Amino acid sequence: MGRTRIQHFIDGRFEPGSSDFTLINPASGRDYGSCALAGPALVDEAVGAARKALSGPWARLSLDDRLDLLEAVALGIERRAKEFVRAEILDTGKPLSAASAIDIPRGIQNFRFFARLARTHGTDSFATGSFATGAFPGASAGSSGSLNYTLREPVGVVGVICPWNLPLLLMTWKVAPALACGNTVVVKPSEETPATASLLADVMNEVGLPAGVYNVVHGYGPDSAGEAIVRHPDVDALTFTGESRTGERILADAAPHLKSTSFELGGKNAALVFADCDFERAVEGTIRSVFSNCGQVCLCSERVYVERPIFERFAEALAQRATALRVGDPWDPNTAMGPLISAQHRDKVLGMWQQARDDGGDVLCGGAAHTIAGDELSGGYFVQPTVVTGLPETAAFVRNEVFGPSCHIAPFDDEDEAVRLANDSDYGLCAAVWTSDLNRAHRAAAGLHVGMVWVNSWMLRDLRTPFGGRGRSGVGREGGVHSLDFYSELKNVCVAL
Ligand code: NAD
Ligand code: 6OD
Repeated sequence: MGRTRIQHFIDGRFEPGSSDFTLINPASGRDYGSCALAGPALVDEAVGAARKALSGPWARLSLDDRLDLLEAVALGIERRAKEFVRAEILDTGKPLSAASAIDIPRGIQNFRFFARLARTHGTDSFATGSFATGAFPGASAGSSGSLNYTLREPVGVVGVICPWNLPLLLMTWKVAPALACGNTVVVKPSEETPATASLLADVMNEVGLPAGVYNVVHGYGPDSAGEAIVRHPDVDALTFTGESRTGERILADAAPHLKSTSFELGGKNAALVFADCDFERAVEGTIRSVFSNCGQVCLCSERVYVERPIFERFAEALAQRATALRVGDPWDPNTAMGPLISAQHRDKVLGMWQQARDDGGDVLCGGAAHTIAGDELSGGYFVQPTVVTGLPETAAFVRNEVFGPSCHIAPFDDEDEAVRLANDSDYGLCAAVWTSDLNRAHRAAAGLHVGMVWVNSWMLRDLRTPFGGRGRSGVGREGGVHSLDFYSELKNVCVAL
């Protein structure tokens, strides 16, 4: 297999750009290709193409024809699923099992789901006066009333700025509803993971998406392609997934143009494990919620609170199962955990684990880099699944997002304390509650200051539901009709009758 060379995609054509940056495979630490780097001029070209496409053949397609194209995109990804899986693994190092069973299928599902939703979802209408009471046609001429109805129109050019942890899944989560609503997009994938956005461009051409509807520019954030999209006056809306601090900066940069924004940001999510839970199910679920994607999912549980009577047993079981997780070669079907995304991120995670030790934490398992002998993977950014206990709630490891395969585990004595501990965070993305008491589950869910609560499960997704967080975890909601609303301008028409 030759070296990968990824290009921009503007107005239906791949473009090399004038300079490149190097792509590193996190499982080996080696350079495996290069990616074109865009500056403001190329971003301007992409935004211009997207703007022009808003009044071209795309705008003249019937809703059915537009949505048929999205269904064709889903089929196109499905046909080339192996290529997508390979590209995602090379970029992220995630295990084959995850890329082939979660990331790529969800990319396909995002297009199918939003195509179907937009086909069937209507808009509001409200009637007043005699028109509302059904008195027509008997009502006399001149009686007053009104009929209001809502039109759904595209917002325009949408800037889509994506992270590296679930590249295709999170990008299509935004691109699919944006296109379903008739917008055009300029996507900037993470500089760490540009490959699947580029493969998707190929699929867009194959299915005949009009030129300029889907554009991809590659590069970094500040002073690079990301910032150029955010500041561009012709970008009407911005949808961003990434770190909370990046969200702050993007919001400030977007302010002069009052762009509509949707932000899915970081998390410091709690799992509450009550003594009456199904113990096995709670251990397995918590293992999944802490270590999936090497802990690099915004929804991962990083704070696990366990009711005191089962605390010791639960902590021991968690550490034991964590230690048994197979870390290593992403291509091995039995691998549970691949590497972290980059050397820089690995160093950050290892630094936070060291800080946890320095602050008096007791490391129940892991806490170090995971070394693999042999030529191929010895330079990869692997770390051990890690469980820490004994830290005060004020410790950095308990307060700040790690985004690695680790959690802090601490005991609680009653329901009120559990909910109070979970809520003691600047973030508010999600929580998991493990209990067999139905009333407690509903009470806890109501008391938690987060956007999403899972009861006796984690990341069980229904794409119709609102997705997003409170506090430092985000602004707005996407998912189902909430996505349609963000990616549309709703226009009310009021007719006096
Ligand atoms: P990041 O904020 O570093 O980067 C995300 C994207 O923003 C990248 O494409 C980057 O190039 C771009 N960017 C950075 N600075 C920018 C700027 N000033 N202007 C414009 N673009 C800019 O995040 P990351 O490290 O790629 O992803 C990990 C973070 O994302 C974690 O904090 C995680 O919790 C969060 N995340 C949240 C969700 C969610 O749904 N809430 C989902 C996935 C990841
Ligand atoms: O499942 C989704 O739709 C979604 N947005 C997941 C986000 C995961 C964060 O890393």
